[in-house]
Amino acid sequence: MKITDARVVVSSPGRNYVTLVVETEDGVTGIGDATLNGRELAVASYLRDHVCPLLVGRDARRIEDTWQYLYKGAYWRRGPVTMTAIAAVDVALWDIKGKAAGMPLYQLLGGASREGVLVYGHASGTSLDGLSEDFQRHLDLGYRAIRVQAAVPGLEKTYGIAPADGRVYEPASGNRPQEDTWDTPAYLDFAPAMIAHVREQFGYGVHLLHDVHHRLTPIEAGRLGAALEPYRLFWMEDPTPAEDQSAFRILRQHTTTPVAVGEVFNSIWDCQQLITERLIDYVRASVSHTGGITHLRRVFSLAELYGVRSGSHGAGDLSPVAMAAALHLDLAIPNFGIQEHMGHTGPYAEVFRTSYSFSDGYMHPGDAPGLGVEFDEEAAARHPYEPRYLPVNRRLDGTVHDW
Ligand code: GCO
Ligand code: MG
Repeated sequence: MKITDARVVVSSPGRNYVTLVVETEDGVTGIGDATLNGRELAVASYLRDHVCPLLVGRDARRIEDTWQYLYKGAYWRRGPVTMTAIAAVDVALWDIKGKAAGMPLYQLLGGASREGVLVYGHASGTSLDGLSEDFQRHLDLGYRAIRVQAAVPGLEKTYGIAPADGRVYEPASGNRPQEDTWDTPAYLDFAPAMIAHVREQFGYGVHLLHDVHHRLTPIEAGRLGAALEPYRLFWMEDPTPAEDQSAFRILRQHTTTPVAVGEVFNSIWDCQQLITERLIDYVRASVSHTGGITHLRRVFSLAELYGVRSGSHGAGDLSPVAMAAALHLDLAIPNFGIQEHMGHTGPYAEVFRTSYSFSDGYMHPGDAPGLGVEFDEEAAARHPYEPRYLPVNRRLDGTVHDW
């Protein structure tokens, strides 16, 4: 089954998505998500200029061999751009394999290990009342797990909190990133009060999650985790900058609040120590940024040996193609934990027709062959790329800070 064409489509139906389309000689087409938020064009070029020409003429059925060829063959390994590009190829080939077999992808991955995939939604507020309203809205939609974030009093803008109640947070379009402000002492005083507020109002019958966006030092994160223990979080996400794996030892010595990390990971080497030393409870790597199904499955298999579960990244800046791929993997692996479901906004559904579904807090990838997502290239052309960047975070004195 020879590959006859591989092309990259960059579109912005709501936000920027990079989609790889792979065609084969017998008419089966596969798609993969190559979106790297704020660096979309770098991955598009990596694919267009360096990868697509190598795909033409290859056998689409040889997924593992193609993965190794692109990873080892380039000499320059890992990194978000490379691994996102490889991921898009990998997912497109799995899509083709599923369609050729007439089976949904999860069947090729060993079949369903559960009836549905527990997902968490995002509630946010510019105030605690605003957060409560959004929380109630998520409960009404059926969510059983909800991430809670609210604006820290005194800080004008913080990434991860919608600018107005009832909206989702998205970076604004433009050629330069917005600049946010940050103050750790104010946040550390506020965060436990925010979580306490939600528990007092809504009780303990729903899972609560909270994202720290890498903004703390290990000892600060230990203090926060300890303060949050009475509220039984499902997890505290990205407490400290993720690249410093041994820092998590300090955090672990100070709290039993479960820890989740991984949305910035792009290979198994980013979490080898975190997993083998049992320094985290959930790996949040995504299919799109971590080398596709082939590589992320390997990460989850390593995690399984150490009692670490999955919790894949599923923000709106990963396209519906990535969401579908994640759901197939989630349904099949033994050590699934939870899946993020931020959802998509804007006219994305004109471009991506999905077959996944949500009901009562659980999602299912559907039973269409392959990924179950149809990509409409003509509709994509009506929504051209718009420059849009993730914000930069500065402390009150102007120092650039992690986020
Ligand atoms: C999350 C995230 C996102 C990321 C974004 C980066 O937990 O969903 O932190 O909001 O920041 O996906 O591109
Ligand atoms: Mg996050």
